[in-house]
Amino acid sequence: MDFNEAKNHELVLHKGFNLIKGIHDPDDVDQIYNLEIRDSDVFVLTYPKSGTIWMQQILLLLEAKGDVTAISKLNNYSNADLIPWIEVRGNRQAFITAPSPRLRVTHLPYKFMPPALSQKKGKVIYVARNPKDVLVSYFHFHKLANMLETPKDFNDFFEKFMRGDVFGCSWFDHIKTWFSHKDEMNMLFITYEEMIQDLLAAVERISLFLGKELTDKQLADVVKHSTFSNMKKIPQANYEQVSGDLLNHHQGRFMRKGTIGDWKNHFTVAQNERFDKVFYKEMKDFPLSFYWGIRDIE
Ligand code: PPS
Repeated sequence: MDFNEAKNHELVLHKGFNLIKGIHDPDDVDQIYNLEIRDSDVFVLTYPKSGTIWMQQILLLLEAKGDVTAISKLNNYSNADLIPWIEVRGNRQAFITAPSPRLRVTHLPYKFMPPALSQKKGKVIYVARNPKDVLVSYFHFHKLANMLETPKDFNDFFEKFMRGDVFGCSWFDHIKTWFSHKDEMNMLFITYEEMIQDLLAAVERISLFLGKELTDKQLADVVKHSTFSNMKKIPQANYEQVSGDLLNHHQGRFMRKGTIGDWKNHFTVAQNERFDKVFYKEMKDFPLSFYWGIRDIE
């Protein structure tokens, strides 16, 4: 469908990637490729529902050396105002003149991002999450988000996800492509499940990767204010500032379950078998494995 003809909030395929009309602008997205990258730039890369807000929280806290009051006093701003989406309309222009360090998040695939990243300019943090939990989290988010079509039921959404007929397109393509460029970049590849398993170890890795120097007490504070139970209470991490036009706050909370294995409460046996078949076909050459349940990390 042509972008101009699409209705607001409809998904429109642009160069093989779905954009959301009204949220993204195809010309703006194309211009991201030409951005000049500074060594101090940091991009958090995620497929939707993989822990973006979590990484935003950790980066904000690392910048503030664990002092949560430095963030909470900015209570008119959500985490995404403070570490914005590069692909959202209007944000690219602001990036150009923003002071360093420029911290940004994106769901874009590799081909839209500046090639300078592949010449080891700037830093990239890829956060991956097991795709069954991504699917479930995304299903619930489609009910919460007014800019995404509410699924008829879980099965309807399951089929859409498997076809890549969602914003973010195919989970498999997203992770495989980014991972294949890992060694060309300054990239930290980390999983949501590792962060659940040992948040302090994850925060230490992120801090080291970014060249930050925090004391043990400051690192412990970063961890304390980025646990699920504490983030759940923070309006900025729940997008409570975001208007009802975009998020229907009566449909649930952005910080929903925050665990591993919720897919087991949603998938039928048949859906699971089908998912596994596709997963093993798509990921057979992928060198890393995933944690599928909370018991796997114990
Ligand atoms: S989005 O819309 O793409 O930006 O969503 P994203 O932020 O990537 O992912 C949201 C899911 O991450 C969970 N989350 C957390 N889990 C555990 N601990 C912490 N601290 C945390 N912060 C965010 C959030 O609850 C969403 O997952 P679900 O499964 O829906 O709970």
